Amino acid sequence: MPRLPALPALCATAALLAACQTPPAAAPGHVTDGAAIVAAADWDAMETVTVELAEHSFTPSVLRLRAGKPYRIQLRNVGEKDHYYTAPEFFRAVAWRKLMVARQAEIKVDYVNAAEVLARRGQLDLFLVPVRKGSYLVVCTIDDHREHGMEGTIVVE
Ligand SMILES: [Cu+2]
Repeated sequence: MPRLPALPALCATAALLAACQTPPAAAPGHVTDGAAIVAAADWDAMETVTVELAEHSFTPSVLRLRAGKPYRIQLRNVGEKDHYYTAPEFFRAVAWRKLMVARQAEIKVDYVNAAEVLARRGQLDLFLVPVRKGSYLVVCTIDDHREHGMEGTIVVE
């Protein structure tokens, strides 16, 4: 019979096993019935809205959306630098269908925290249904971009 490992090693192994066997938890505050909301949405009635990212702005700076309506939010970087679209509170308040890199990739997700759109015509499309009404902050977290104006609002009505 093999010797038992020392107690700390045994605990570490047990903790790893427990972590492996626990299904991933939703992010705190995240919409948990997103899959059902996405399945029930009328995607033929989806509205496409475009947000342009540049030095140093989001255009429009106030994005108005309606709760319960499916959207494709096209994030287009029309600038010369990479930019983030970081809106964790908003991203938690929506039901996610997918992310799409135009004509290149499609990613199914349950939750997103931030999205980086690369310089010179990078584009990322967010397919989602806003669920919770409210006013949410969006910022670019790169260097001093926020101080220079990369701060906006997403309003869900
Ligand atoms: Cu930026």
